[in-house]
Amino acid sequence: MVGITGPPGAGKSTLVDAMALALRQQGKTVAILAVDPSSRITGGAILGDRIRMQQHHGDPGIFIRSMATRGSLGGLSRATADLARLMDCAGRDYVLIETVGVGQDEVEIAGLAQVTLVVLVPGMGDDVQAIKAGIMEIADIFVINKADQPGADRVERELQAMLSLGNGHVPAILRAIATEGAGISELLDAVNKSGESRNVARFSPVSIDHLGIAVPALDGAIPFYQALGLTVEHRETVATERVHVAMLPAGDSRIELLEPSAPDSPIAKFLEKRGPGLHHVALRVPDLNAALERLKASGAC
Ligand SMILES: Nc1nc2c(ncn2[C@@H]2O[C@H](COP(=O)(O)OP(=O)(O)OP(=O)(O)O)[C@@H](O)[C@H]2O)c(=O)[nH]1
Ligand SMILES: [Mg+2]
Repeated sequence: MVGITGPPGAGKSTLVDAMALALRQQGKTVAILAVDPSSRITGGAILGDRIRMQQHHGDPGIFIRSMATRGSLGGLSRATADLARLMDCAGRDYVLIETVGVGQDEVEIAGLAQVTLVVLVPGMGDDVQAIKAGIMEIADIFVINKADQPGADRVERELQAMLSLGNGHVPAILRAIATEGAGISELLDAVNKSGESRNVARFSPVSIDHLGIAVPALDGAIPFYQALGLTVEHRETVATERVHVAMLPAGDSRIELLEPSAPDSPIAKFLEKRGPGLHHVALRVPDLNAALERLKASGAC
């Protein structure tokens, strides 16, 4: 998921189109979601987006939707976030989300997207200073679009000066001429690189192996999880623990339902004391002994 934001008219839509075109040429599937503040619907933004959609019309590899922010001032339309996630889950290789401005919407997008692009243009002058507060934290990549126009050097200098005051997070600065498709392949390389480093950070070596949930009866609890789309991988009775167990895979993790098989079992006591619910969280670590040593050394247990 890639968020694209920047001031009105910076060329975001043109840039998104150029990126989508290049991605399609690489055989990737794309979803484009454009968030239009409601007040601008009559201002031609939607019309512009409609026109550009025709370029991709008939290509099933590109899904395009323009969405209004539905009046929730500063709030990225919930529907957009849901749709972006849906497109991601549906296996779209890239979900490009365009928003205008630098506000709450963009911060929300940054939370949703793996990579956030902030599009700037020459001639912004002091505007770079004016918008810095909001974008400093969220930008992974700054794109100086309309680099065919005078003043690109100046924007870049101002940006660099601004970033040098930053706190270690150093976004890339790239130039593009969206209307000519110039700088797009470099931009996509930077997007992929940034996305990969995010994913590495996301995949910490410690993960949740399973969540143990105490229930009075497996047969009573399983239909709830089945209705959510989970399936029972296996069932067994662990005699030593006096417990009936059902394992339901959920993503990279699993849910373990635990039913007491005897009235004085640990799970029976847990149910008596606390009622049904989360009984334990099992974390998977690369090296159990090392993890235990670290815990002891830290004084955490
Ligand atoms: N010279 C030049 N013009 C460009 C470039 N990229 C976009 N434009 C033009 O800038 C204008 C605005 O482009 P859009 O892509 O609609 O900009 P936007 O940021 O999506 O605008 P809003 O969604 O309305 O905020 C259009 O007339 C584009 O043709 C560029 O690299 N160079
Ligand atoms: Mg646009």
